[in-house]
Amino acid sequence: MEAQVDRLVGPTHHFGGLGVGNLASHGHRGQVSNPRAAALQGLDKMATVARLGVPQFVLPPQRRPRLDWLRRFGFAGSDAEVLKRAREEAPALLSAAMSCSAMWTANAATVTPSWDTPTRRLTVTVANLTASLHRSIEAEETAEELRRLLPAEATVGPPLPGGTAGRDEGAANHMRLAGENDVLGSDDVPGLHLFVFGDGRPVPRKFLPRQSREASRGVMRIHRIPSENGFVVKQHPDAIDAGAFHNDVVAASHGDLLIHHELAFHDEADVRDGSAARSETPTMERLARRFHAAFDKPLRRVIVSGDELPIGQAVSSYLFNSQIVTPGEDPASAVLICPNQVRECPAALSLVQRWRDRDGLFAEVRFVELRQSMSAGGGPACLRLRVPVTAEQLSGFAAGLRWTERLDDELRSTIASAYPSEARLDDLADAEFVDAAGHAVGLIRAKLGFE
Ligand code: SUG
Repeated sequence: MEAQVDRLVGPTHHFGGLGVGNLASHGHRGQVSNPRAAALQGLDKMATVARLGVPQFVLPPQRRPRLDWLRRFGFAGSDAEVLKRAREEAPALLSAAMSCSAMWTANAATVTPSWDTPTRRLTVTVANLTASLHRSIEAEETAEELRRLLPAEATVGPPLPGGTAGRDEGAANHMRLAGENDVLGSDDVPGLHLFVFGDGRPVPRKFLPRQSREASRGVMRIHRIPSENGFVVKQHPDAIDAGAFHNDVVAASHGDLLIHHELAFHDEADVRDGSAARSETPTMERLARRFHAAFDKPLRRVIVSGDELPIGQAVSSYLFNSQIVTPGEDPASAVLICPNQVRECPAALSLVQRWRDRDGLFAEVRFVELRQSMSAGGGPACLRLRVPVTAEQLSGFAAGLRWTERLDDELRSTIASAYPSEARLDDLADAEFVDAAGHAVGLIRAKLGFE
C-alpha cells in the first residue's frame, strides 16, 4: 500500500514569486493570498484521499518566520527592525524567510520502498532543494519531521551536498513503476525507478533546470537501486522553458501506468553524455523492456501529444500533476484526483474522460479546489509525498500524525481562529502580523506533537 504524506499550509502562505521557472508563481507575485483558505483546501484534499480509505498523514507547517535565518544575512536589531530593513533592502529574502513552500511535500524527499533495495529498509533521502534559496531552508526540518513520522527501521538520509551541481528536488523528479500487485504490497518484485534530471546539454533557453543529473544518480546509488532497475532520463529543455520546472508537471506514474506529455523527455541524453549508462537504445525503451521482463507484462505507457494537449495547456491545467491513488485492494479501482483547472481546460478534460470511460485507466475522477496552492505552481501531486509500505511498516508510523476525522476537526478550528485570511508582501514586514503567524504555527505544531 502507499501512504500519502501532506503538510498543512502555514499562516504565512503568500505569493512571493520565488519559484524558479514556475510560471504560476511568477504570475501571481505580489497578489493577496489567503492562508486560511490555502490550509483548508489542503485539508480538503487530505480528507478526500483519507475518506477513500488511503492512509493519509499530516505534517505541521515548518517553523516560520525564520528571523534567525534573516539575521544571518546581517540584519540586526529588534525583530521589528529586522523585518523593516529586510522589506526595504531585500524583499526576496524576507519572502523566503516566511515561505510555506515546504507544503509541497513531493519535493521533501525521494523514497524507495524496502523491497526495492538490498538493504530491505525503507530508504529516504531528504531533498536539498538548493536550486532555490527559499526552498533550501526546508531540508533540515524536513529530515527531523520525517524521522518522527516514519517507522523506526526506515533510513532517513541527509540531503545530498548541494550547490548547483548537486541540486535535488526529491520525488517530483522520480517515478517508480511496478507490477499491479505491488501497489498492494502483496508481491516482492522490486520496482523500477525513473529519475528525471534537467541539467546538461541541450540547455533550456529561459529557465534554470532544477534537478541535476549527479543528484539523481547519487540518490540511486545511496538507495542501492540495482543498476538494471534504475533509469535516468533528461527532461526536455522545451518543457522546462514552457514552465515544467518539475517532471511531475508533465508526467505521472502509478503502478504499471506511466502517463506523460510527448515533450516530457529528451531521451538521447545517455548516448550523448557518454555516462556509465551509455546505450544506443533510448532510455524509455530500455525501461519498457525491463518492465516487461521483470513483471511479465507490458508497461502501460500513455503518451499525450501536443495536438491532444499543447504543452502550455499541460502546464496551465496541471493535468499531469493529478494525484493517483488506489483505495482498497482492487488495482482497477484507481482514482485520479485532478485540480479544478483540468475541468476548465476542454482538452485536458476530454483526456481525463477518455482515460476513465474508454481506456479504463481510472475507475473514478475527482476534482479538488486547490487554487491557493495552484497559484504558486503546486497541484495535487505536488502536495503529497508517496511512501510505499507494507502493512507492518504502516503500523510503525507516528499515530498522532495520521489523518482522522477528529484531527481534521481540530486542525480546522485552529485554522479558523488563528490563520489570517489575507497576506500581502507588506504584511510580512509587520511585526504584529508576523508574531500572530508564529503563534499559529506553534499551536498547530503542538497539536501534532512538535514543539
Ligand atoms: O518549488 N512553488 C513551488 C511549487 C512546487 C511544486 N511542486 C511540484 N511540482 N512537485 C516551487 O516552485 C512558490 C513560492 C512563491 O511563489 O513565493 C514555490 O516555491
